[in-house]
Amino acid sequence: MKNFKFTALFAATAIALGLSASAQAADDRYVIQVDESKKGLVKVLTKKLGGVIKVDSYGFIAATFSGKSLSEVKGLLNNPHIKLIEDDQLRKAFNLYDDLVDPNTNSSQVTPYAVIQSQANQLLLQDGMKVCVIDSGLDMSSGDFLTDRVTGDNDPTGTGNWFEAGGEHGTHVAGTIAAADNNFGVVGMAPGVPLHIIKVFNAAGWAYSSDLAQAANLCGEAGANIISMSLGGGGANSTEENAFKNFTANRGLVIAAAGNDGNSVRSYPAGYSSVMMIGANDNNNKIADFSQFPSCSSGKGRRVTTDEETCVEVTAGGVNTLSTFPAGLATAAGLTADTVAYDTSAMENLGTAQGDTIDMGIGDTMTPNLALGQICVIDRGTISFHDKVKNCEGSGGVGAVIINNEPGMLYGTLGDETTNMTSIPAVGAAQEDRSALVVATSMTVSVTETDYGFLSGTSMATPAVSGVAALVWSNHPTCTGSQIRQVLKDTALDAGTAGKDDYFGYGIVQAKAANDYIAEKNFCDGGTTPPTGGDLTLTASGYKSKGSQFVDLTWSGADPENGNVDVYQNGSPFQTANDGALTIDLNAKGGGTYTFKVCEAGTSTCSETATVVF
Ligand SMILES: [Ca+2]
Ligand SMILES: [Ca+2]
Ligand SMILES: [Ca+2]
Repeated sequence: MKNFKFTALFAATAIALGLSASAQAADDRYVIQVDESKKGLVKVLTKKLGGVIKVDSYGFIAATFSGKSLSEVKGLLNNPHIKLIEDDQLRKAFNLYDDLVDPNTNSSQVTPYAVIQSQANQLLLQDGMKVCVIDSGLDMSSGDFLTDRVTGDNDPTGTGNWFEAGGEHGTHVAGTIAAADNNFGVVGMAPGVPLHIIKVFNAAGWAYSSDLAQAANLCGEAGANIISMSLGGGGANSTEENAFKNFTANRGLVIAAAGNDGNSVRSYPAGYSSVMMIGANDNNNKIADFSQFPSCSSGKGRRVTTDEETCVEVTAGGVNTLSTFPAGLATAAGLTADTVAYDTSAMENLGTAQGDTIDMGIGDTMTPNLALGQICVIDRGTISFHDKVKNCEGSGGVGAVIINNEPGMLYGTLGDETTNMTSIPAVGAAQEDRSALVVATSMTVSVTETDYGFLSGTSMATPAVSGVAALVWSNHPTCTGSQIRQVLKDTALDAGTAGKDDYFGYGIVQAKAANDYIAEKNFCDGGTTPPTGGDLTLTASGYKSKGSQFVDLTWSGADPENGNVDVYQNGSPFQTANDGALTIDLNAKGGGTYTFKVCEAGTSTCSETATVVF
């Protein structure tokens, strides 16, 4: 028997732990246009009059004059080489949403951008939902989980206790679904929704399809409505597929990640028709470059079949997503230069250092006492980050800032415990802030432990959709999981190329729109009406085995050219192979009435309804 390997779907290269607030110009900051040839004179004059130069560029400088108005500055700087003085206007990046605030230093709770983007902040969670997270376990030490609403199962294959994290992945995912609305940390899509945690992998990050089949059954036994899987791998497996099919047939909803290879490969379990496939978008409603985009069609030539449940159905935010981390696995960075806070990223070595700055160039020399008690400002390039920081420390420096030599933030590390010979806090900075940082006279840099951090991946988008599904469904408990899946697609915000596309599916999930749609259309009352007509014959017989209830369906008369049939169970459709027989594990005990109808896939050629009563 073949084993298929499943890996946690997050883009390791995109882990970003820069947590400080964006750089903000003070209100008393001015732009001074000058004759370039006389700029030196103007700079001297500016400093003499108490100005602090922030930007030195071709034909202009920018400077702050503490407590001075524009007219006062114009009065002070009355010089023939100055062409113009004006307010330096505040500009922010045109991101629609951003996660840039550190919950550890911010006194209030941070709402991750994906929550706003998917309208989860516009709807209140009701009781009755439970989300099963199949992942790497959950560390609740952040305090942002309602512990009395979290249960779990240990995997018998030895991954350890579900309440101990095997890496950050499972804890991050769980926070995106369920972090509490409690005035600290972050808030999830469905704050405080009950969770059932099944730990199938550790930090190394893999499991087998059989582990997932077992986990799906455990989710069912735990009474979960939704299964959330931020994982996947290549190749289908029928045992696994049946487990998810059964969960779906029993009114459940199964959600899984599309994958992070940025190609058109179909991952499983997301690729099964019974599982809803999720792609990732960023905070500007753009697709993530890593989000996989399999075609909805399979086969070749005349054998091509199209199934919209084998490709991406919807997306949610999954780029630089802020969520909960296990204790000790995340660090946050701080960088303040001349009292202005700048974006930064943690490199290594916990601690806070403050001092005058020293420009170390590319940091390739060590001179004892040259940087005594100072913060080294170092450009990226030529030698390793580690050796730059080591030279700073060897020169007496107490902290280091390494500035990127290409646009964007510098993210880097200094090696592990055995190779990192440095001990002073070291942080990265963006090239865009270089001109301001190299002229700063004093700095504070810090690297601190935090219970929150950023990850990117379809792994992060998947729990966002699972949480939105729980939130919407909790407001409409008569719906089946398949109906919630349908309404999330019907109400998604179109993005990318107009209309449904392979990257976004139907678009970005919208909680409020889905809620309103169900309410307005009575979408879930009485279920979907199956098509009528046709001459398929169907028999359904119910029986009990090992404490659970099963139904055997057998049918005939469906066009053999059509490879699949739609099975309607209590009005909820799912697709299965047109091979004439299917056994459904109802995962139920006690009395109940179940109706079944079988149709040629995508047609109104159907059987009569067959009913099983327990
Ligand atoms: Ca919170
Ligand atoms: Ca699917
Ligand atoms: Ca589109």
